[in-house]
Amino acid sequence: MKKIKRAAAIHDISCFGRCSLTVALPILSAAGVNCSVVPTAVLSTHTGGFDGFTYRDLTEDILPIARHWQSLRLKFDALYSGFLGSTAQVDILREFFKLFHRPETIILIDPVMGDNGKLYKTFSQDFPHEMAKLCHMADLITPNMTEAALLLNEPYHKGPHTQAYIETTIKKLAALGGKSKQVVLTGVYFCENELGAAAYDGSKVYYAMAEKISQHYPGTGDVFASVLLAALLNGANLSTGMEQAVAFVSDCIKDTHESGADPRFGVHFEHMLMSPKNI
Ligand code: PXL
Repeated sequence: MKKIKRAAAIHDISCFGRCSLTVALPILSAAGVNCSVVPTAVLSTHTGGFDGFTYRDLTEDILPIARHWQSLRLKFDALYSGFLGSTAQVDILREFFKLFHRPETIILIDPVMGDNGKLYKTFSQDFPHEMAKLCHMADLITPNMTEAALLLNEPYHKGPHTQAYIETTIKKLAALGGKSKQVVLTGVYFCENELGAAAYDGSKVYYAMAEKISQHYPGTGDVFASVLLAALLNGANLSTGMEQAVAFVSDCIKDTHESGADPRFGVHFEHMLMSPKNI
């Protein structure tokens, strides 16, 4: 019988708007991964375009959850973090990773901080520096181009990108903190009609591209990282996992764009989970 892999997903709950835990949990479950959750904050909606959202910071709850899990001797094949509720959560996650890390555990840090060259408004200016320190502990990080610039404390390049820029950037990200890690960089594009990602596995850079649709949808980074993690836990290598994630997100965006739905509501991913070939 196949062993069921178990992941702990540490993200916010945006009650409406298809991002963070409301995409990570269904995607990992549909891929056959047992997904436990640690909510970092509860918001009425994500912060990408809705005014007046509520925000409950759950910083105080994370270590008590971890200690209870530890007392139950729970073990995880992956520790997967995303949007954090406060700068103080960086140190708390460091503790969390120490408690549950085993040699075979994948630590995937999606350094969710910004998009389109800007830091999200819930974060203070010192947050990127703290997040860069947390990334030292990762086996794999999945920044977009904005987050890559923030992590490296470099100017943001909107694109189109050159292959030389992408390869220099991805190698600097891999060496962040001295510990060699894998990187999947999203939002990479070399020409106006294609958009995708680059992966670095420590020896080679791989690319996966799809048709570019000029509409931004919040939450696509979370869908991407969740599909990638599901693929890795199911035995894919980094480049195949990235290809699957690019294809999945691209299909979701195409469907959502054709439907004319409000972009703030996120991408239509639910029906994609009904077809086993997709994840
Ligand atoms: O998808 C990233 C994300 C996660 N969580 C919250 C957000 C965003 C992006 O805007 O606002 C609360």
